[in-house]
Amino acid sequence: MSKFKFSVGPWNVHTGADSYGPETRKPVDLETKFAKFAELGFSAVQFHDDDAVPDMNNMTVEEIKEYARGVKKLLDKYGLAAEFVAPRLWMDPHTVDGGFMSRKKEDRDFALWRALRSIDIANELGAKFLVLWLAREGTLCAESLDPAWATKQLVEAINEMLRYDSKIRVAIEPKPNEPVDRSVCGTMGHVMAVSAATIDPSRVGGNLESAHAVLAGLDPTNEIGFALAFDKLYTVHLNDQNGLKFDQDKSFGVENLRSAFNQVRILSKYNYGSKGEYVGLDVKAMRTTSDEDGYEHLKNSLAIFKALEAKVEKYDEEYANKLIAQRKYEQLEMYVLNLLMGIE
Ligand code: XUL
Ligand code: MN
Repeated sequence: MSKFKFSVGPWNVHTGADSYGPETRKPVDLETKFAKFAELGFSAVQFHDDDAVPDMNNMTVEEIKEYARGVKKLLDKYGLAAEFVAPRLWMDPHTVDGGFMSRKKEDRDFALWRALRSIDIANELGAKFLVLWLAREGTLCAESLDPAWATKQLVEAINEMLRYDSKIRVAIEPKPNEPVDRSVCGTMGHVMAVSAATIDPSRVGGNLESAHAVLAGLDPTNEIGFALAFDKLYTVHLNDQNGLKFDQDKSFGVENLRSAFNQVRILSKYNYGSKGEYVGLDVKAMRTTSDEDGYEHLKNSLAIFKALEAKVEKYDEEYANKLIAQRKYEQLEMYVLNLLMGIE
């Protein structure tokens, strides 16, 4: 029995299409995904704004809210909560060159409209915060964007969200690159600085994704710890990543079990979840996976997380602290590896 509650997004069950090839699995409708998520033991669903309200660009504010109320009923049917809503600012023609940082005012207005509608949808679904994955907020051509101006645009856009709703919180999900070459807000350090510059830092935090930290050349556990130190870890996107390449969203722990262990350990040590936070799994099935195995990556990630939770329970802090006091780090490392390998 895990002491954590888990969340997942509808995009984590996908068709397998990538930049180089078409779908390899059949699309699955939202209700079927909800039913399966509940069956697997997830407690909450994460949404992009248009996961919840697909045709929102062509709807009035009232129509959007009404549609979202229907989705809330569907969640209730399966005993699922909504964790967050994330404006999808990377698919629309308006966001070709960024959203909040686009050089065109018309596009920035569109991005803000989607963010404010995401707040409306969050309120209807009962989600407490937005996630901003800043997909195209950066450059493909280095000289095309002034990073100082761009950072100020981001702060001002977040201020507008905070002004629009006095309760909503905003979690930035940093990523150093992909689909842009150089992103403007690539690490948890950037997120904390942006938070501090807003009109209400107490409502702006972060969502740490393991793979994104690896892509930044950083350690996911240290990034998690950095946000925890400021009480600003609103959620996590746990997954795994094999080095510096495209964002792989591999099942949690399959590439670097020791790192995964340390991520579980720090979350556990700091009672992550005690304020209602969920452990989000942002994992993707491999393209080769069949329709009938389309949830295996979620099952595996949950199983690995829970097995590592048991290892964390077994971890002897007192013994580890003794070794630390004597700087016996060779022994400490071997102790951790033996624990993970099941050698007593
Ligand atoms: C992209 C990514 C997204 C966000 C949600 O790399 O991680 O799935 O988590 O928009
Ligand atoms: Mn993510």
